[in-house]
Parts: sequence; structure tokens; C-alpha cells
Amino acid sequence: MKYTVAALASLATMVSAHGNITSPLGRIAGAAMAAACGQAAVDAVNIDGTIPLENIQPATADCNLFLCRGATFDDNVDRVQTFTAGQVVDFTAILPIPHEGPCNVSVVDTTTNSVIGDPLIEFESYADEALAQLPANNTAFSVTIPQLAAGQCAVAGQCVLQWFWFGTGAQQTYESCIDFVVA
Ligand SMILES: [Cu+2]
Repeated sequence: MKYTVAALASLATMVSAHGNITSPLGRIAGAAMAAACGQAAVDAVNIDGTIPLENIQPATADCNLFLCRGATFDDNVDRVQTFTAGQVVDFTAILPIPHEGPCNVSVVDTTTNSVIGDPLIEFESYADEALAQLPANNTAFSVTIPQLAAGQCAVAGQCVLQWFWFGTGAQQTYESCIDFVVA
């Protein structure tokens, strides 16, 4: 796809970072996402990995932005991490443009896009731009891998740890996913 000058200019205005998880290694956008969401969506995410899903125009009905901001397992089969129940997993977030709102990290069943169990960590008020400085745990926090039912999250692609943040005032939704299996 060739971009017009106007399209490039509109892409450029989207380069205004908001937030993302930088560790553990998260899902990235690739060919499978491009097939469902369009190459422009992949390009937008690759230009600015911190954009909210509202900034992405899905190309087809198969583009599910409300799971991992459209990033798919097929593009991330070599990024699956193995955790054990009780393991403490450290997260690092970047929040260049904070927006106050709720945030959580949950185990999500990717087949049904449903949360398994309780959130592993939950913030009622996250990334509050009214604060002079964000609490340290907004950008560095840990979760503990829960004891799951037998067979749950045992197969790669079945489950992700999803960081979900909604900026209430900005009306922007952020999602980062880590593919994992429980050993
Ligand atoms: Cu934002």
C-alpha cells in the first residue's frame, strides 16, 4: 500500500506516545495482524507502540482490537514465556502521556477473550496526569502467577497476561499482552 502525503501526515500526528508494557516481552504486530486489521494498523502500532486501540482503524471484522490491541498469537509463536504457579513476574510500563483511569493485569483466555479468575493486580486510579509524579508502582510492579485448573494455559496461544488500562478522560484503551504457558 502506498501512502499519500495526507495519509503520512495523519500518521505523523499519531506519534504521540501514551503507554505500553516494555517488559516482559509482549506481543508485536505482524503479518497475521495485517491480514485481519490491515497493514495501516500494523504500521500505526510499529510507528508508535504506545497508541490506544481507538487510534487504529480495523480493516476487517476479523480484527479484534479488544484483545491485545489486535496483536495475534500467530505473529508471536516464538515469544511464548513459560511460568510456574506462584512465580513473581516483574512488569515495566512506560507512560509518556498519562491518563487517569482504571488498570489491571489479568490472565485472559484468548479463545473467548474472557478473564480467568481475579485480576493479578488492579489499580482503581492509574496514570493520573494530575499528579506531579506518578506512583512508582505505575511503571514497575509485579504479579504472581496463580494456581490454575489442570490444563488451563498449558498450550501456547491459549492464554495471555493482558495489561489493560483505560484513560477515563481521554477515553482511550490500552492493551499489552504477554503470551505464556504454565509449566
Ligand atoms: Cu493517550
